[in-house]
Amino acid sequence: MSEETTEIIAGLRQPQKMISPKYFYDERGSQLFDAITHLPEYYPTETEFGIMRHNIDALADLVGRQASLIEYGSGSSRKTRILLEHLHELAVYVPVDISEEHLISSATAIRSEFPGLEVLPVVADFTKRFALPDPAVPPLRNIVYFPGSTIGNFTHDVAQELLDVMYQEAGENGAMLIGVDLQKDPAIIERAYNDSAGVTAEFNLNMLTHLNREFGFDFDVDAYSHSARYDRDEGRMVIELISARDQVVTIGDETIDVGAGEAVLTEYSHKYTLEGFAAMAEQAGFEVRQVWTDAERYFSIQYCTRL
Ligand code: AVJ
Repeated sequence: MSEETTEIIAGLRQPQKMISPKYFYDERGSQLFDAITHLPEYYPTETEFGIMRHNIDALADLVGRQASLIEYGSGSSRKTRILLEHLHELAVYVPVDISEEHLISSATAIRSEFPGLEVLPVVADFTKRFALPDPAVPPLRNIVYFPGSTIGNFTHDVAQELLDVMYQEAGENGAMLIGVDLQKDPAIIERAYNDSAGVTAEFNLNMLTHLNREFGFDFDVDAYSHSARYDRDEGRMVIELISARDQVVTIGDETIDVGAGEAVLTEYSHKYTLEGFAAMAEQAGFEVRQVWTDAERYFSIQYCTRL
């Protein structure tokens, strides 16, 4: 049995069943996530892009010339392109992603769009330390870029560890540029994860289809429904799949009992206050130097330097 299968089974044997959100992203899941970013209800992507576009010149000046841009994620987005277009004399662009396939295809696209730019993709799990490649042009500093409020997927403890790793990867004189979704009227947040076209529901349910196909589980996907609610006390979206009936899921020669109405947690999406995020950044050794938001303060982009 693969290490991944063992990990998934362990999550399903917890009192609160859970499956890591990384299993959303098979090919279909990546397509569905892309569709989510275009939904009218899903404000984060468009809002972050707008903040980026409005402040790109100030941002480029803060970063300065000849930096190394290290992106956590494969860098297939419009936000990446706006940075690559505007940063001054970028030394190298380093996208870091766990999925080699994704990474290579987006690096190929970036290379053809930015012919003079050195692109050095790194296949790695960015929650742990990884070695940086050696670019032809020596970078004057590292800018660790983590867009999309992906930090929100992690519980506060794990997010704190991730910020610690980012501090180390940034190195001396380095900085972090991070997209952080903000706390706001829960109705707005909940709508973003319960879209009227049902794309988020399909995205969530696709995780089980993925597990069935790739790892040999036999979840009755049709018995499951999507649930996404905002927990005000914790400041996070709780995204689950609920089984309408009892089922026994088998995998190899093991079985997992699922009760009627029982939930599997598939994702958290934490929303921050500016103070809350600043405290975590500081704990990791960063100082928040600049925060850009949209007029409604839905989303933030934060520029943090090492203390
Ligand atoms: C990719 C983790 C930032 O939390 O908003 C979107 C994922 N899940 N809709 C988010 C997601 C359902 C997204 N992140």
